[in-house]
Amino acid sequence: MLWNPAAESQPPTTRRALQLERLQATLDWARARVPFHAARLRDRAVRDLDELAALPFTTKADLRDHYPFGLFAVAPAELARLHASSGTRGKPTLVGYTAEDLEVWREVMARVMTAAGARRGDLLHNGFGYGLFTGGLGFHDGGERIGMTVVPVSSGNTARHHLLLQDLQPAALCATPSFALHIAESLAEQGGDPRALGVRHGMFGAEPWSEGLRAALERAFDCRASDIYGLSEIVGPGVAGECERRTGLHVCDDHFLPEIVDPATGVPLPPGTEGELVLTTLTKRALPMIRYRTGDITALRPEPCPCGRTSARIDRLKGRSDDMLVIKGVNLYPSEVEAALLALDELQPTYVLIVDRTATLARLEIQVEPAPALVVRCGGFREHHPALEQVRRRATERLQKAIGLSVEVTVVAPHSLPRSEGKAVRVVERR
Ligand code: DLL
Repeated sequence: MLWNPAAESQPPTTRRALQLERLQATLDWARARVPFHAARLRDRAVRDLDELAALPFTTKADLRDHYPFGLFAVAPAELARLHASSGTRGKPTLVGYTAEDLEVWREVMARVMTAAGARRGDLLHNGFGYGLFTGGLGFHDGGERIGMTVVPVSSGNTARHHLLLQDLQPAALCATPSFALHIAESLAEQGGDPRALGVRHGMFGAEPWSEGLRAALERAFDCRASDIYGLSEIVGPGVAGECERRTGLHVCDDHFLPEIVDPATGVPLPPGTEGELVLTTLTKRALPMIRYRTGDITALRPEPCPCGRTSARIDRLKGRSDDMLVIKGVNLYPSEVEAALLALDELQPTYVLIVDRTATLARLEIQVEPAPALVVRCGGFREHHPALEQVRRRATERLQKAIGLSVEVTVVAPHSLPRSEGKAVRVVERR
């Protein structure tokens, strides 16, 4: 089912004409109202969508340098809401919305949530954090737009999640994949059954997650798990989402225009080639973004999908270019480690990568917890139990083959690794 068939399945030529018209209006708007863009764009005209590639990029550093309102195209009094991205260092990245921008956000959220199976009348258990983070309120507004009954549980307080899930039996659940897994795992440990909660549709995102983690979530909740992508600087969640065909994530590209560039050189790459996603907003009033470098690694799939949507799709996100680890000259994304580890049923999808850079050559250790069934088989967790040792050896071999790097795998005691209540921290660097 499509939320807005007229917009989502418009013929490619109509879509391209609309994109060009909106792009030109956005450039005029940004130039007229934001000195930063006026100085960089001057009178450069874009007569064709391909000419976008000649314009300069905008980066997170530009947002930081113009904090708080320097890149805004409307006066603060015209803003209906502010959010901020989850910056861990220094000042957050502040983003703003006019009332019209909030309408667009609700529309794109209604589209991606509908594509994931959410329907009017369904109860939505919202486990994304409410507050400056865009996850909680983004799904809240999208759910209300569809006509769902939204339960604004927010992140954290796992016991309350258990209680409300069991008592209210929601048809839909949304959270970060790592937190959702923690909810399921801890409920099962307390004797509850996450499969009996009645959750049919899980909507997950805000962090990279592998097909293995998808399978683990679908098994845990007996639900269908869909991927939803977005970032605060562009709108929040709702930039792209999967449909029932799972052929990638449909970008709402009548509002956000995607390009893929080489992360090192910034040179545009052809469809199907992996690179950094660059997004240009086509309808944003408060904070227009021109060629924003997302840092996220994916590939563009422009051909239409059998579901009827004619928008471009992106592959599931591999991670951020700045999450990429370089160990002994080998490039590695944490999501690649996750994919290799989760192929083994005896391991739990709870892991952390420890990169030790104190020696001349960096060392990679992967700590992972055993699956409960394995612990039972061993009669409790014992570090040197032959069964654990065997799993450790298999995991090491599998990882070495998958990532081409010698790694040390440690199977650690159940519950010894930190659980995520929001975005999971998968890498610890020792310097
Ligand atoms: O994480 C918005 C969001 C909320 C998306 C809820 C989906 C669900 P930020 O805090 O600004 O916004 O972080 C954005 O998170 O650039 C990606 O690196 C990562 N990210 C978001 N969604 C996905 C996903 C929200 N589905 C940053 N897969 C982005 C992989 C994702 N990474």
